[in-house]
Amino acid sequence: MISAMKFILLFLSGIVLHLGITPVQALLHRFEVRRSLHTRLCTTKSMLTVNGQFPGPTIYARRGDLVTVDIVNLSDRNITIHWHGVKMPRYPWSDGTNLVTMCPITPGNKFRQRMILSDEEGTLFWHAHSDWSRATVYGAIIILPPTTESYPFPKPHAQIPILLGLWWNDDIDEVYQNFIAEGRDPAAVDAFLMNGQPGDLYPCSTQDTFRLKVETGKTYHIRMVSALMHFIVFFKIAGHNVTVVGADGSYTKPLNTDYILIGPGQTIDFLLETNQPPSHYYMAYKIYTRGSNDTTPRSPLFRSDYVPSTGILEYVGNYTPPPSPLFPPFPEAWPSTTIYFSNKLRSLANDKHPIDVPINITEKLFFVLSINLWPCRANSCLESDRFLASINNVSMIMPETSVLEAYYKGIKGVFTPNFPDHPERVFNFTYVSLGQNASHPRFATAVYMLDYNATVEIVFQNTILGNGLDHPIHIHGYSFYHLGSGLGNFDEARDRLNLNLVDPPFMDTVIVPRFGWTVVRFKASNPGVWYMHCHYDRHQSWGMKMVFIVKDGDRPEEKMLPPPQDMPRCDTPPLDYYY
Ligand SMILES: [Cu+2]
Repeated sequence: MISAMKFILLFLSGIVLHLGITPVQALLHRFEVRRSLHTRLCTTKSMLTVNGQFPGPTIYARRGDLVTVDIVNLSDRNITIHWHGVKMPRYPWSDGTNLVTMCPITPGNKFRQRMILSDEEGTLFWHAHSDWSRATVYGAIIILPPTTESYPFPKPHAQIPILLGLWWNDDIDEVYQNFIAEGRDPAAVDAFLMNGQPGDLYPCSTQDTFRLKVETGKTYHIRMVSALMHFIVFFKIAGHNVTVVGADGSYTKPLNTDYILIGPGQTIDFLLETNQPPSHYYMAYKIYTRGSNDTTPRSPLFRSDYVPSTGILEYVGNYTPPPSPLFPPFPEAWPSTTIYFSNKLRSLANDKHPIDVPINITEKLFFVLSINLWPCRANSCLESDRFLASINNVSMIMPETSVLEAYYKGIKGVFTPNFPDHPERVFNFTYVSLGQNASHPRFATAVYMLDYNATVEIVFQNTILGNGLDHPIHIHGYSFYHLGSGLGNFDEARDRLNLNLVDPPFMDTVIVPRFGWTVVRFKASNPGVWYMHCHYDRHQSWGMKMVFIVKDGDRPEEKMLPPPQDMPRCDTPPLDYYY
């Protein structure tokens, strides 16, 4: 602990980035949140970044490290920073979730956050967790094995972070404010980015292309992060298969595949073998669409003419590169593609990397995910109703002070401990002819209370309301064992038999498929206040979010730790409050 507070720099040997920079493993970082100018698609804009970098700095650490990050807000906006996928044992104080675990760091103020790593190993990321700031405020967290241990696969030649992100020519605040005012989907995006670059298929972007120079006959460890605000995407590398070896900071059994499917909030570690004839190959990703026979209406957000983001895999050596790199073919997308890919991920589940799937369940939760409608109160809406979203028909209203502070100090009137464990209205959730007849939700700041060490199962049931969409559901403070996903209404008799209790992957974000369901389990062994929400930002803003409070256990090591001295105060009215 003491040593972690000192400024320690450890230069790691043997790990070289594609730029030839040796990464620095530091246990103390300074993140200055400020506005800086960035240009893409020949449009320059001022946007929030950390230390002026876009994407933000990568944090390198080892499993079990305690990393301290001083967040200094030099911007004109309230900000919080969240360590996505870091379980933060007994210490929600630094989880960084606006109005759930903290009040925001107001302009001119700072907050020393502890990022407490425990069993995570692989790739995670950090991002802003207040309004839509995370569009530009994000970066990778790379967690290496302890020095005395190695990877569960041959040591790769190099580590390559690939962060997927979005670009709007407009200020993201403006996009957000219009989205809130209009009550519909937000504006279409202007570009998809790979490591901050759109790629050379976009206008004005030949130079703004991520290039990965590789040697023949090596293995590269790609650490992919989806920092997208919307969209599940397919990623492919022309001419190459890859081997998935981890997801969400936990290793998986090797999975050989010709594509990666990744949703917002997910991270995937995979190995790329440079075993093809020396040339230039496109790496590309594009949005997951519904397939050509699905003619249900789509909003402008789901444009069919989005340009894929590209990077170029360049073999070094003496050869004449083709005039244009080979471009990969993409699979046609169906809801079942999501299910197919996520159900193929398996944890290692061996002696060295054991799993602990709860078997005797004490809390059986059935959570129904819906898009809803609500009459528009202001004249600004595009239509008479605005979109909302809910879990068990509850659309969460953010409180004016943090749930954690209210819980810890016993402040009344901030939340109610009665989040429903089952839907209040049961209907045929995925029945197609129900179509767009979305229903009205109710508003609450309700939490679900869990006893320490409760064993929890959640069946997430998607609905057809609002035409239905996939929902990447993310939990703070935990990872779920993802036991399986399928189409239709979850059928106890039929579907339970097929759940994977042997080697389910350990994920912090699971995709609940359109027209389908997903089952997860976790053991509530981390006391604290933990947010769970859809990682599509528009759905989160519409209310598809809730909070678990996991009570303290009896023994001292089973209790939440006390707050730090410098917790930001809650006396500034929150900015992202719109009801
Ligand atoms: Cu969603």
